[in-house]
Amino acid sequence: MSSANNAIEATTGLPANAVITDDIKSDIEKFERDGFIGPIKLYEPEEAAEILRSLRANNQNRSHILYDNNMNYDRHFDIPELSSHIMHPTIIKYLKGILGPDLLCWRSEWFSKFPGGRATEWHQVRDYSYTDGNPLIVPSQSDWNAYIDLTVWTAFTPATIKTACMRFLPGSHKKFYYDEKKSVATGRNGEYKHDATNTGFFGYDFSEFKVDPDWDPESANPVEMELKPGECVIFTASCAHASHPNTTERETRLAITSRYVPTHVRVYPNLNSYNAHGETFDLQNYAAVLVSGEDTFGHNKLRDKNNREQAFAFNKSVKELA
Ligand SMILES: O=C(O)CCC(=O)C(=O)O
Repeated sequence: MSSANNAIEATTGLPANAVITDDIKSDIEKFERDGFIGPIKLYEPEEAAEILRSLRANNQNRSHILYDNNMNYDRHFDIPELSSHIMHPTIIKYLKGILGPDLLCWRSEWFSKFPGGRATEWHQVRDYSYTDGNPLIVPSQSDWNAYIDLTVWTAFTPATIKTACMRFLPGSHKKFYYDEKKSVATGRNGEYKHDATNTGFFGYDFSEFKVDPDWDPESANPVEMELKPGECVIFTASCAHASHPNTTERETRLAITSRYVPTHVRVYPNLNSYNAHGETFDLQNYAAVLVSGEDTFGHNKLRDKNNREQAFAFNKSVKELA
């Protein structure tokens, strides 16, 4: 891989309490080398199709939504399929192998890319301060060289080069090619328009965060992560990632990301609200969800029920969720 001369070196390591069962050992080794692992199957195609139908129908119903804005974040609080999805046992097994047993889901996001939708530009994220300058996650028991935050990007429609699959730069999590602390001209002043046609990163120009403005991610051997509906890729957001444009005429790509941290991480520390992608998120009713183990730190408010008073739990069948 060609490297940026000024990129910031980072070593990365698994915590001592990582729970690595034999069946995932080689995947975890790959993750440590590359910063991502996939495809991993979560649902049979017919289950994924059933969830997709429910997601599309439920997306229209905003009656129990946490933040009624255009970003569609944290719909696991009001869409039962997502309250279940974030607890998927296969996801949890992999997360425990990388982050240890005590885990919070701190965010989910809805990523539709419509026909003609532009590419998501290359980016690398550590504490999400790119959004408005405030760090949104901060570890309390390790430094930034440990794995802090994992994203699970699950496809509910085919994710191909034509429909906009994800792309990764293997091994890039060991160097910081972008610096979220930089002050930038685009995206933080609320002028963002949500169709994401105005910039390559949903209102931001992520290349403004480059450590070396001349570094070209396309020269660093990107890996294309094509997924079938029901498959996911797990990655650390500090591995440089992007997605293709949707060059089809009628196939919308839908993916849901769920983001997780170990319980020692402070989520939205000292914030009552935050600004991201031109929207304000009021944190009054927000809480993280304990998806595995226990929380002995007590840094974060937790919720065990969604906004419909349903307990967060994995349900295999969409019908059980009705
Ligand atoms: O789906 C996309 O196009 C981008 C997703 C992404 O950047 C993420 O999940 O962090």
